Amino acid sequence: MKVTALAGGIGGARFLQGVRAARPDAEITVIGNTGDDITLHGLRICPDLDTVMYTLGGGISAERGWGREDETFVVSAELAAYGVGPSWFGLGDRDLATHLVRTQMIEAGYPLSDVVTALCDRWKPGVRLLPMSNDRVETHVIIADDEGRRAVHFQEWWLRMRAQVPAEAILSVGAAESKPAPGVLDSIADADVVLIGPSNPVVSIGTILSVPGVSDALRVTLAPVVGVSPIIGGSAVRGMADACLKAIGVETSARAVGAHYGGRHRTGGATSGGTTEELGHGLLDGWLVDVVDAAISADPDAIPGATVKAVPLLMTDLEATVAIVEAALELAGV
Ligand code: GDP
Ligand code: FO1
Ligand code: CA
Repeated sequence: MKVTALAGGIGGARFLQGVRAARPDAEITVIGNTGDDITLHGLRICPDLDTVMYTLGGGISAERGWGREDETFVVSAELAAYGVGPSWFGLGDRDLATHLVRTQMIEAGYPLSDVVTALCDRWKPGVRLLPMSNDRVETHVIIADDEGRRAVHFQEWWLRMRAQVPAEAILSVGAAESKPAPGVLDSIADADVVLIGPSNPVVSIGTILSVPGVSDALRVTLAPVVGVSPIIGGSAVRGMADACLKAIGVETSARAVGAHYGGRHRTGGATSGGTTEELGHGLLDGWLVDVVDAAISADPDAIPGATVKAVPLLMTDLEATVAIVEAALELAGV
């Protein structure tokens, strides 16, 4: 079976552990978000791709959920001693080796997708990890504070400002001119099932969808597309999804996020060509919500064109995560 999954960082990576455990024989392709990527000290850093690679490769810090286990921050401290920032971005010494390898390869002319393959040769995540694009696409946040109205890199907004300064808008800079990385569109078209992980709907999944061609591929693939809500009982399980959703005018609820992705099938109304159903404007055939949001699944009009099912959605351990994946695959009918 071919499973293709869209994933951001921590939420996506944990979900993927469940996908891999639920279907160990499946060919799993992960389309990873690169909008969080940043260049610091001349080094290209790809937090979400690394989070997926380290988590599935057994190298992630269990406590932090990002960066390496048994990490030290000697180089960061030495940079700080020179007064060289930014102080808000912790570069671990072990993690630094990954950024050095990546930056050398990119400067030598390799596309990011080849770099990811090379890094994964070491970590053996058990999935084919693809960046959404080989082109530079970066999430920037429009804010207004004492220093005026301006755009800051997503990492600065999240790490330095802790998402406390309201985001007026969130931009996917470079997305319009970007192309999906090789394999991305084919992995959606050829999949037996496509899963949209419980990642941030704006700065993880939304950024992947901002790459031209990706949403259209999801709309037309013959594979069922099932999403898992990152919002439970009106709030994000962790992270800054609430502030991001506010910026795009979407309520922080499982229903609103599902409706934002939209159902794939037109329900009712006119039919064409004698078929009883045709593709709608959305991405989802199925939407998994948590049991606390079960009222959504009881309402047939909640997300027109998609089937909603309620199951426990907290990824407390691998067993619970596998159960979520099984529910998603069952909803997909595969
Ligand atoms: P990031 O890139 O590190 O921010 O991670 P992602 O974008 O992949 O995932 C972040 C999202 O994961 C947040 O919006 C959380 O609400 C969601 N999340 C984290 N843990 C869980 C969980 O146990 N269950 C569900 N359903 N969502 C979760
Ligand atoms: N998150 C933090 O809260 N503080 C950090 O200093 C930090 C550094 C960092 C370095 C490499 C990396 O791969 C991730 C890192 N993260 C850090 C996590 C990251 O900033 C974000 O949580 C994500 O980009 C949001 O998905
Ligand atoms: Ca992220």
